[in-house]
Amino acid sequence: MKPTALSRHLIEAQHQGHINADLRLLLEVVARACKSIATAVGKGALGGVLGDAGTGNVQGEAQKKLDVLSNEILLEANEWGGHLAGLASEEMDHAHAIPNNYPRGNYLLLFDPLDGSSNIDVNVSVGTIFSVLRCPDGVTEPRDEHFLQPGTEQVAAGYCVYGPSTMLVLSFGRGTHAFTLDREQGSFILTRADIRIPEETQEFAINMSNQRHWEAPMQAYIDELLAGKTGPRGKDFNMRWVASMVADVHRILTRGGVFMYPVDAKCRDKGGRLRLMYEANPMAFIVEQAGGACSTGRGRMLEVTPEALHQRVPVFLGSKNEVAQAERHHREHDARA
Ligand code: AFP
Repeated sequence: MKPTALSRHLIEAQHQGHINADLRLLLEVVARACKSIATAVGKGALGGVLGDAGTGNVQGEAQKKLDVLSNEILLEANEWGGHLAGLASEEMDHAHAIPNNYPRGNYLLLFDPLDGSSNIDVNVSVGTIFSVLRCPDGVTEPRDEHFLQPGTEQVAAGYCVYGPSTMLVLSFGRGTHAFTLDREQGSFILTRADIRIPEETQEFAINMSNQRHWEAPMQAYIDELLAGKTGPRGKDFNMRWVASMVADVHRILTRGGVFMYPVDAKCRDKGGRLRLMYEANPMAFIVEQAGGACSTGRGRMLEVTPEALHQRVPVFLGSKNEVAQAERHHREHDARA
């Protein structure tokens, strides 16, 4: 059988009534922008794109040249097509309305243009994460508050991982599907349809250097995992940590596992390390559509009511039964407290 290209997959989804023409166009445009970012990332030092941009983002983090470039590529690609009412990016202080000289659509696009950018200079996988919401009825100039919708309202979400191969992983609420970039043809080809995350796992991903800063339930949970076969869980666990959320989540979609970024003493006043709107919600949507779970440790991620565009949250995602174990520790701790 002939391989299915992303365009065909989306057109068929439109014919089946799962997405409309505007959402199809939006997803095709994002995929095209990801191809441009993949080219820039792939050039590395030869493209003169490595290193710091010399600027900082709204969260006070130093921006890499590729952070800035990827943001520009996504903005430029999405502004003029007529499918969006507005955009928001991890790299921009506020929501960006579509300029008046372009037609406006009904969707809002949020993205982290280059997640894991601290890994760029060492040639480790990075990625783009995106989320699509509907613009509230009657709003023509969307501002920050119009983006503050719970993750359950997402109509699509995805990420593109720039690794040994470039892969786009996408969900519009009908399962999670992965496409690999055929560099010669320049098109994304469906390589894994209806991804399912195993419910059980023996692999966890966490930045262990933060251990001493974690809250009590987190300490107890990791102690249990580290105790292995002779501990209460009765099995050995392995650990992996790329420090690019996209790459860590991609591994979990491939062979299961649990990814955790809990709140700790260093980030407690911010609410966590990872961003709700650009990282946690889109990944939660993708993971749930693949039969996994995503939680704050104290509730389903997709049901969190956002209060700010750049809000941060604790994240536990991946194999369903392991996310439930992390939640159990938080529940038991809170009940005792
Ligand atoms: P950057 O995009 O700023 O490099 O952050 C990446 C990230 O948001 C996420 O992809 C990683 O899981 C996490 O941060 C790693 O952060 P630490 O190195 O601080 O643990």
